[in-house]
Parts: sequence; C-alpha cells; structure tokens
Amino acid sequence: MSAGQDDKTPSRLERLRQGLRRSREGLLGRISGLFGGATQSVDWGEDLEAALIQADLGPGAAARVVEAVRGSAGATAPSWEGVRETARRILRDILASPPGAAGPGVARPRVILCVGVNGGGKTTTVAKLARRLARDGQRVVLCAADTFRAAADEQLRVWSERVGAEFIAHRPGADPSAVVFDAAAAALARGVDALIIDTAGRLHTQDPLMRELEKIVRVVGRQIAGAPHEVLLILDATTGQNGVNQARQFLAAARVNGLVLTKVDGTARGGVAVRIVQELGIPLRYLGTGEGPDDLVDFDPDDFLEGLLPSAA
Ligand SMILES: Nc1nc2c(ncn2[C@@H]2O[C@H](COP(=O)(O)OP(=O)(O)OP(=O)(O)O)[C@@H](O)[C@H]2O)c(=O)[nH]1
Ligand SMILES: [Mg+2]
Repeated sequence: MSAGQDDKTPSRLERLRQGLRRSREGLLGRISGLFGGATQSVDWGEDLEAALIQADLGPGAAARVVEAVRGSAGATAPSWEGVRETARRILRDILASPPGAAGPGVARPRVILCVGVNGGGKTTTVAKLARRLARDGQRVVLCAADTFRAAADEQLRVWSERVGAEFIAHRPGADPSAVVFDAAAAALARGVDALIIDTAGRLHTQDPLMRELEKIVRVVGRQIAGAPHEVLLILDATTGQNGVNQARQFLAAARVNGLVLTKVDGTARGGVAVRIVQELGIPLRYLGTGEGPDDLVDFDPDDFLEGLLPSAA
C-alpha cells in the first residue's frame, strides 16, 4: 500500500504497459518462437532458460520457470499457452513473495529516505513521491542531503517548487547528517506529514559514503520515532543485472525496506524486476516510467505481469 490510490485507472495501467513495451516485445519474441511451431526443439528447456536469462529475469527465476513447465507438461511438449501461464504463475509468486513494507501508517512526520548509486533516479523519485503526497493534500518537506554533487541542492529546490513541497538545504560540502538533522527538526516544528530525504549517489564500494548513510539513518532515528520509516533503494532498470550486485551493500548500511525500479520506459530490461525481487528479497514498491513528476506507478505484480507477459497476446 502506498500513498497513491488511483493507480488502477486505465491511464496508469496504460502508462505501465507503454513503459514495458520494449521489455514485453523482447521477452515474447524470445520465448514465443520456441513453442508451438511444427519443429519443436528437444532442448526447449535449455532454450527457454537461456531466453529468460537474456531477458534479465535472472538464473534463479529462469530455473524455477523451466522446472515448473517441465512438471506441468509431463512427457508431452509444452504449448506456448501452457508455458506462458506457468511462467506467469511462477513470476507472480516471486514478485509477490517478499513481505510488504509497512503501509502509510500513522507516523507523522513519515520519513522516507532514498538511496542508490549515481544517476539512478533518486532525486527524480523524491520529487515524484512528493508530488503524489502533495496531491493527497499532505504537507511535505524535502531534504537535500546530497551536499556532494555541485548543484544537487538546486536541482531538488526546483523540483520542490514544481511539486509543491517545502525545502531544506545547507551549503554544498556540508555534512549530510547535519542537513538531515535540520530537516527533521523543521518537519517536527512545522508539523508536516512527510519528510523525504534525497541523498548523494554513491557506489557500494565507497566505504566512507556507506558509513555516511548509516549516520543519516541514526540521526533521523534519534529525532523521529521509528524513522526512517521507508528506505527506498533506487535501481536503474537500464543497468540490468549489474544493479543487483551493487544493491546488496545498501541493504545493510541503510536498512532498505523497499525498492524502486526507475527508467523502465525505453529499456528492454524491465524483466530485471523479477531478478531484483528474487535476489534481494525486498518488495518492489514503485516503478519509474518517465522523467516527469507523475511518471511513478505503484508496483503491483499482476499489473506488472500483464505488461511484461500478458495472458493473451
Ligand atoms: N526515462 C526515465 N528517466 C528517468 C527516470 N527517473 C529518472 N530519470 C532520469 O535519469 C536522470 C538522473 O536522474 P536523477 O534523479 O538526477 O538521478 P540521481 O540518482 O538523483 O543522480 P545523482 O544525484 O547524480 O546520483 C535524469 O535525467 C532523470 O530525468 C525514469 O523513470 N525514466
Ligand atoms: Mg540526485
């Protein structure tokens, strides 16, 4: 559950379908040709597994799908419809299996921390989240805890005006935890509904920067009970499986409890959603489907599969 409740409207589903178009065409193109033809390969299992891996679903999911298809097909060669339905069932299982993050809840201010590698879409996602909360009539403070990259604070300030949120920043080069401290104090004093913290992009290998994230988590937790309530790891779909390896270090340092997959529009690698959920064991909360402030879709396994591997194509 999350802030936006209107994700089932046709336009949002259509946006998701549009965003997943290249991923869907890639996946369908790879696997539909393997089945149903007159000359079915005896190695269909291996071919199917390879096709699923090429579509970025990951080796674990690919093996599970093939095993299930073998199981349900028995001695006969599977039909394309059978493969598709079995694959949908297994993928749905994977996507829906991590326990969901806490819902909107009663925490006030609710603190959302966004973390991830450089250029993944953190700042844009912060703005998109603020936009939907503001639209629901909530008061939101944005915190520019990216004091590292020049002009990062200006980028967030511009977004804050666009989406109707308040804004707290320090000078470039300031201690990010100090900005977070001030933003949390401001959020409490002003009695706002939500505080969303944007952080600098960092690599999982940059130990001091990972410690900095731990400090941000500690600082805000001391000021606001239970904070950060949501720690969202922002992952870029276009980087495919590399992103999964980079992600692990963040889980420990920042207590990540939700994933956001950005840039699913315009990539053929949307299938990586399956892989990240399976390998990280953390629920996927949102998909980024464009650069605009409204291009954020609540992740729903059924909607997602309808976009990636429709039941009838
Ligand atoms: N197509 C598309 N572009 C996106 C999406 N999300 C972000 N972007 C673009 O990706 C680029 C980087 O986005 P930012 O939000 O600045 O990324 P960041 O993680 O804050 O980057 P750093 O702060 O430099 O680490 C920008 O050009 C965004 O417009 C998305 O869902 N779809
Ligand atoms: Mg940024």
